[in-house]
Amino acid sequence: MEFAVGLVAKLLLTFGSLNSTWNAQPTDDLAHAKCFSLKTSLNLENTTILDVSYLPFPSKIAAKETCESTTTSVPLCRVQFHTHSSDTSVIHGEVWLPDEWYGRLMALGNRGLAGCIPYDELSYGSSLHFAAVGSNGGHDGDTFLPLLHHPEVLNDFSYRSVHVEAVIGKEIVGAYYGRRPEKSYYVGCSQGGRQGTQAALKFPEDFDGIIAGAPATDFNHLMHWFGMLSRYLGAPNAASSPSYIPLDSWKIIAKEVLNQCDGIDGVVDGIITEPDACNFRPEALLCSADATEKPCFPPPQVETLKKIYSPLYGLDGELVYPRYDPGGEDSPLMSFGFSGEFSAYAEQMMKYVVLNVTDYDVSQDYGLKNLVLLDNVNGGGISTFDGDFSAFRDRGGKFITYHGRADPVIPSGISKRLYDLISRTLGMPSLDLFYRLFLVPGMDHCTSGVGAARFGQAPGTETLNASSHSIILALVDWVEQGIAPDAITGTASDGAMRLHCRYPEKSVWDGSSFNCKAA
Ligand SMILES: *[C@@H]1O[C@H](CO)[C@@H](O)[C@H](O)[C@H]1NC(C)=O
Ligand SMILES: *[C@@H]1O[C@H](CO)[C@@H](O)[C@H](O)[C@H]1NC(C)=O
Ligand SMILES: *[C@@H]1O[C@H](CO)[C@@H](O)[C@H](O)[C@H]1NC(C)=O
Ligand SMILES: [Ca+2]
Repeated sequence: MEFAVGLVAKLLLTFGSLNSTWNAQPTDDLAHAKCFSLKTSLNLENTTILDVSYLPFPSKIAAKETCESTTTSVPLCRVQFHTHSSDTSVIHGEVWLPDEWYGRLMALGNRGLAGCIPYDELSYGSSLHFAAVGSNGGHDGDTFLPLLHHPEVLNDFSYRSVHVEAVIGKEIVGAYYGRRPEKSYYVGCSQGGRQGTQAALKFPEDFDGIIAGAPATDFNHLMHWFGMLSRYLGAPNAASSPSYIPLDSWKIIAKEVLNQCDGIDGVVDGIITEPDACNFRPEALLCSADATEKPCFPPPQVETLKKIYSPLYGLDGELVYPRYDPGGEDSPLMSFGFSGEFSAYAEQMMKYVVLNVTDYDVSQDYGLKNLVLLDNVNGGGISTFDGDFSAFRDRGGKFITYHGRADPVIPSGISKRLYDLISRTLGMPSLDLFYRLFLVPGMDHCTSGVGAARFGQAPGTETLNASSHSIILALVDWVEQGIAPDAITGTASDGAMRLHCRYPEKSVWDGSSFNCKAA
C-alpha cells in the first residue's frame, strides 16, 4: 500500500519495451559521449556510479518489483548511483539530465513508506527542463521492515535521503553541464510532503524553493490516528464487529454528508469548501425502530462515525490529531484506512520502529499506550512537527504547501495546525513572506477527487504552462523573480476551474465564482 496509490497518472506514451540504453532513433553523439564520460569522471563522497546511459526519447524505464515504471519525454542523460550515507545505510538514486536544461535542479520525494525511485516524477521534472534527482529513500520496498534494528536506515527515511539527493544532485549537475544549478527545488507529496518539510527544518541550505503537498507531518500522531481508526472500525476482527462500516456504506454516508454540508459555502456542487464548518451529524443515518426501507445505520455504526468525525485527543486532553475531513467519503482512497484491516502502516511503525520486534500482534489492544511509546521513541526524529523555520526563512527560502480538503488519507487539518505552529513559533501572524498553504476544496490525496485538483503539482496534472495554473512555475517565479503566488487556479476533470486560496484566507462565493477573502 502507498499513500498515493495509483494517484500519479502515468504519461500516456507506450512504445513497447525499449531498452534503457539505446533505441532505433538517431542520437546526438556529442551528448552521448558527454554523458558516458560521467561513468569514470565523477568522484563523489561515499558514492558509486552504478550506470550511466544516454536516453533518446521516448525510452521506457522499467522499475523494480512493485515500483512504477515510466517513459521519458525528453532526451536526457541518466545517472544511477548509490551513496553510503553511513556505515550501515545506503541510498539508491538517479539523476536525469535533460539536453535542454534551464539551470535548475529538482529533487523529488517518495510516496507511501518510500522504497521506490520516483520515475514518473523524474520524467515530469526533466520534461520541465529541470535536472531531476530522486531516490528510494534509503530502502527498497513499500515496507518498514528494512528499518528494524537499522537506525541509520530510519534516519535516511526520516530526513537524510533528500539531503543526499541535494548534495549528489548538485555535484552531478555541475560535472555534466559545467556549472552547478543556479537554483535548487524540491517537489513531493504525502510522505514526500513530510520529507520536504524536514528538508526546510534540517537542511535549510539545500533548497531555494520547496513544494510539500499533503504532508505526512506530525508523523507519529498520524500513525496513531491510523491505528485508532482501525480500532474504531472494530479491529482486530472488524468484519464481524458491530462497529464495522463496510466500504460500500461510505457512498451512503457521502450523500448524507453533502446533504448536511454542501450548501454551507453557498453552492450545491458536491464540494465542501470548508470542512471545518461542517458539523456532520451521523444520527441522521440511524435506523428508526420501524423503518427498514431506506439504507440506515445501527447505533454501533453511528457511534463509530461519531469517533471518526471527532478530533483525536491524548491522555491529558491534548489534541493529538485533527479529525477526518467530511467530504472525502466517496473517494476510492477510502480503502486505505477504512477497509477494516488493522492499518499496516501503524502496525509496521509500532513493530519495526518503536518496539523493535517482528512477532507481536499490534491490533489486539492498540490504544493510548501506543501513543506514549510513539512519542517517547520518535525514532530518527520522524515526527516532523516543528515550527522553527527561521533558518530557511532567513536565507530567503520559499515554501509552498497544499492540501486537499477531501483527503481521506491525511486530513487537511494537520496542515492548518503546522501553519499555526510556525506562526506562533516565529511570532509571525502571517507567513506570507516565505510560506504559503493552499487549501484545495474537493481534492482528495495529492492529485485527484471531484474538485479542481490539477495545478501542475505532479505528473498527469499539467494544465496551462503558466504560473497561475502551475504550482511549480509559481514557485520558480517566487524564488527567481520575487513574484509570490496569491492564489492558484486548479482545473477539475470536467475542465471547470477554481481559484484555490492561501490559508488563512477564505474561499468565498460571490454569486458567480469563488474568490479569496482575508480571514
Ligand atoms: C559519508 O560517510 C560518512 C561516514 O559514514 C558520513 O559521516 C558522511 O556524512 C557521508 N557523506 C555523505 C555526503 O553522505
Ligand atoms: C527501538 O530502537 C530504537 C532505536 O532504533 C530505540 O530508540 C527504542 O527505544 C527501541 N525500543 C524499545 C522498546 O526498546
Ligand atoms: C512554458 O512557457 C515558457 C515561456 O513562458 C517557455 O520558455 C517554456 O519552454 C514553456 N514550457 C513548455 C513545457 O512548453
Ligand atoms: Ca458546496
